[in-house]
Amino acid sequence: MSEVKIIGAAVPNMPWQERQEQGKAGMPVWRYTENPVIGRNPAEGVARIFNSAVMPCNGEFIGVFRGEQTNGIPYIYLGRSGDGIHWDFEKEKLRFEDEAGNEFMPRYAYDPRLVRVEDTYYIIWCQDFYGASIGAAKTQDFKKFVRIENPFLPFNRNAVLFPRKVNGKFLMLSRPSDSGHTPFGDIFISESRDMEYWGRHRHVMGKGNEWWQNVKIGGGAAPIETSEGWLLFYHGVTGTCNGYVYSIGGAILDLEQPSIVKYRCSTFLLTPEEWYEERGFVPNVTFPCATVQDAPSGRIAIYYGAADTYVGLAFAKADEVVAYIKEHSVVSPEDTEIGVR
Ligand code: BMA
Repeated sequence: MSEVKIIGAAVPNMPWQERQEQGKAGMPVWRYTENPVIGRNPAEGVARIFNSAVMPCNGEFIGVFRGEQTNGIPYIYLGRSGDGIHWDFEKEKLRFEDEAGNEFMPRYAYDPRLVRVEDTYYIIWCQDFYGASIGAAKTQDFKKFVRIENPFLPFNRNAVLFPRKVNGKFLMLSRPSDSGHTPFGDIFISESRDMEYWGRHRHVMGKGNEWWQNVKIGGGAAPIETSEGWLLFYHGVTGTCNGYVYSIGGAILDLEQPSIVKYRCSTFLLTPEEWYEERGFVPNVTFPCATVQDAPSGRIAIYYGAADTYVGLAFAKADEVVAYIKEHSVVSPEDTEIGVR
C-alpha cells in the first residue's frame, strides 16, 4: 500500500478507536462503537443536533452545530469539547452581527461547516436568501461572529470551503439546485480573492451511475490535503419507493486544479445500517460535515449527521481510505475535465 501523507497539523488527542466492527472486512471506514455521540434533546430548547462541523482549537475541540429548536426552526449553536466526543453547548444560539456590530441573524441556518483559513475561522451554512442559499460569517475568537456577503445567488446548498488558498484564491465547493428536496444537483467549485466576490465557476462532478449516488450529490467535509490530492468525503443520494437514502462517498481532487477529479469511489464508504442512521426524524441519512485528522498518524475522524437526529463518528486511516478509493475508482469524462463549457 502506498504511503499517503496528510498535509496538516498534528492532533494527537483527536477522537480515535481502532476498528471493532465485524463483518465489514475490506471497508476502509468504520463506526465508533459508542455512537451516536450526540443524542436527542441535547440542550434546552433543542430537540435534535445533527449535520454539524467541528475542529481542533487550542488543544481542545470546538464546533458549530445544527440545532433543531423545539419550534422547528434550525439555528447554529456553538459547542466545546475536551475530547471531541462529549460536547457542551452554549445555551443561546450563535449571534451573528454585521460589520457595524448590529445583530444580523438569518431567518434560519442549517448544515454549518467550520473551516480555518490562515488566522480566520469561517462558518458557512444554508439559509434563506429569497430561497435556499449559502450564508457565511467569520470569527477570530469564537465570541464575535461577523457575517460576510452571501457568496452565491439562490438556489444553493452544501457549501464547503477549502482549508487553504490555492494559487492565492479561496476555493469553495457548492451544490446549486432549488429550494425543495430536489432530485438533482452537481458539485461545483468557485474561486475568490477576498471571500466576497466569487467567480471562475467550474463543474467538479455530477451524480454517479452507481445506485447510491444516482439522484444527487453534495459536498460534505472540508477537503483534506494529502500527498495524493484533496480527499473529499461527500454525500450521495439515491431514491427508493420509501424516500431518499444518503450515503457517504469519497473522491480525490487534483491539488492544483480541484475541479479535476482524479479518483472517485464507485462504492459508498458508509451507508445507513445502524439504528441511529435508519431511524429518526428522516430515516436513512448519513451526512458528513467535518473531519478531524492527525497528520503524523494519518488518522481521520469523520463527523456525520445521522437520520437528521443524531451525530455519529466514523474513523479511517488516510492510506487505507485513499488506496480503497483508487482501487474502486470509476471516473467519467465530466469528472476528469476542467469543468467549463
Ligand atoms: C437535505 C438537507 C439536509 C438533510 C437531508 C436529509 O436536503 O436538508 O440537511 O440532512 O436533506 O433530510
